[in-house]
Amino acid sequence: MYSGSSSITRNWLTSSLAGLMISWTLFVSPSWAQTFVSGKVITSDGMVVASGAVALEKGELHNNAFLTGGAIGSDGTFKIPLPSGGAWGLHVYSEKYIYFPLQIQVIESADNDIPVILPVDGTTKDDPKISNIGLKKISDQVFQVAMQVDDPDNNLGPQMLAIDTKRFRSYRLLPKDGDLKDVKADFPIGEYVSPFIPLALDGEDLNDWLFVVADHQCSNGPVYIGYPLPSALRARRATLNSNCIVRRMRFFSRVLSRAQIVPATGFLPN
Ligand SMILES: [Ca+2]
Repeated sequence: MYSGSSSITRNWLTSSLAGLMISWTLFVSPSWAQTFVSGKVITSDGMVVASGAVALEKGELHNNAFLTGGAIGSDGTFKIPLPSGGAWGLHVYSEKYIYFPLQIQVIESADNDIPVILPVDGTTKDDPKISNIGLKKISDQVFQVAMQVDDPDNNLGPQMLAIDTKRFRSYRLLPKDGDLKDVKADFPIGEYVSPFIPLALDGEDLNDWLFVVADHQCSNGPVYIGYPLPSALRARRATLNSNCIVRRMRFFSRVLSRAQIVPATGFLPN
């Protein structure tokens, strides 16, 4: 009797466990199927990059079909979900380092670890610069990014990017007067505009956005954040670490998040 009861209990446990495993597999499988590109960004002078941006083109490198992107964390890592595997162009930007373009082949349903080493940019005199970032409300569910891009030696490339780090999206901005047919040509200094972005600007947390541009020599300037840097704070920024600045910025962005057009001169220091 005892052993029979034990056997029934064991059978019940076995079938219950099997049922649980099947349920677990059914519920957990979708997360296994997610495709990621991740990595840790270090520099050729042996530092871990503490801030910056990552953007990915779908398909061939330099086809400018920017689709996904994200932020580099304070520990130098990034992890970006992709809608599919296959060919992607990976771009990594951090101030004071030459940006990193790489053609990658992404394995579907896997976390693809890509090592990134950024060379030191010996001079910042030729770096492109962003100013007057504006987020314009087009309708309740649509907004558009505009920004001024300048470059001391006039060799801008086609990469003028806005990156939504919360939703892992990247958007390429075009010259206000229209895109150039030859992407190897020097792009104009002036105003650039994004496509219409299908999001409500009201309530959008501007901490979630990064802005970066690059020139044909792989120089990028600061990676900007999407809210104003008040002048009093700007004067003190040299004495504050980046975490401190980010905390202060969150306050100002909450105050300004209802604005329809937000001029911005913010930046993320290394
Ligand atoms: Ca330049």
